[in-house]
Amino acid sequence: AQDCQVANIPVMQNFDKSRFAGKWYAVAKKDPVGLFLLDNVAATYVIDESGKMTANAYGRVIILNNWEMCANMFATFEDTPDPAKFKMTYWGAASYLQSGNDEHWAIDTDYDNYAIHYSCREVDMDGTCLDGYSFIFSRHPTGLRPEDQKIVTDKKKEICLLGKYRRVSHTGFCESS
Ligand code: AZE
Repeated sequence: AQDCQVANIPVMQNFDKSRFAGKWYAVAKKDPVGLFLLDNVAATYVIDESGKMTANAYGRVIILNNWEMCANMFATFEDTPDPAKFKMTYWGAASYLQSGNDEHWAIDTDYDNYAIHYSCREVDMDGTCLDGYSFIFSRHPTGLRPEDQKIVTDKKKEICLLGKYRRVSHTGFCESS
């Protein structure tokens, strides 16, 4: 039963950020309102000696109406009492890219193949998410393994985003950056 309340969204139990570290390819995404990463999105998470998580990510964007480029993005994460929920501060390598503070939740992952990320930017009056985004990540640039697809579909339903995702293509556009 899902009531779609952001506060009740089930996240990964005993999330282990060390096992989550490394490179993930976005295979699908649910967009927020406004400018966003279009495709060719990948993220690499690093855990330092003190246990702090950072990440860099890239993706194709179009800014100023029709300037296409690869956005190189950076993020630092603040732990919270829930090991699966982080406060993310992010910025771009260039000042004209986006920066801000977003939630970064790990909904589910097997660490070796798939991961479901979720971020609600604005909670509505009724407690549901008014504006947010989500990525389905894979360790494999080719996409999800067939055996992980049902798990991911079930989780999309649990977070009330089933049918809201678009496939993220990887054409090599950001490979050189
Ligand atoms: C995420 C993976 C962890 C690191 C970062 C992520 C988010 C990045 C954005 C970038 C938006 C850029 C735009 C530029 C014009 C969650 C993918 C930083 C939201 C819109």
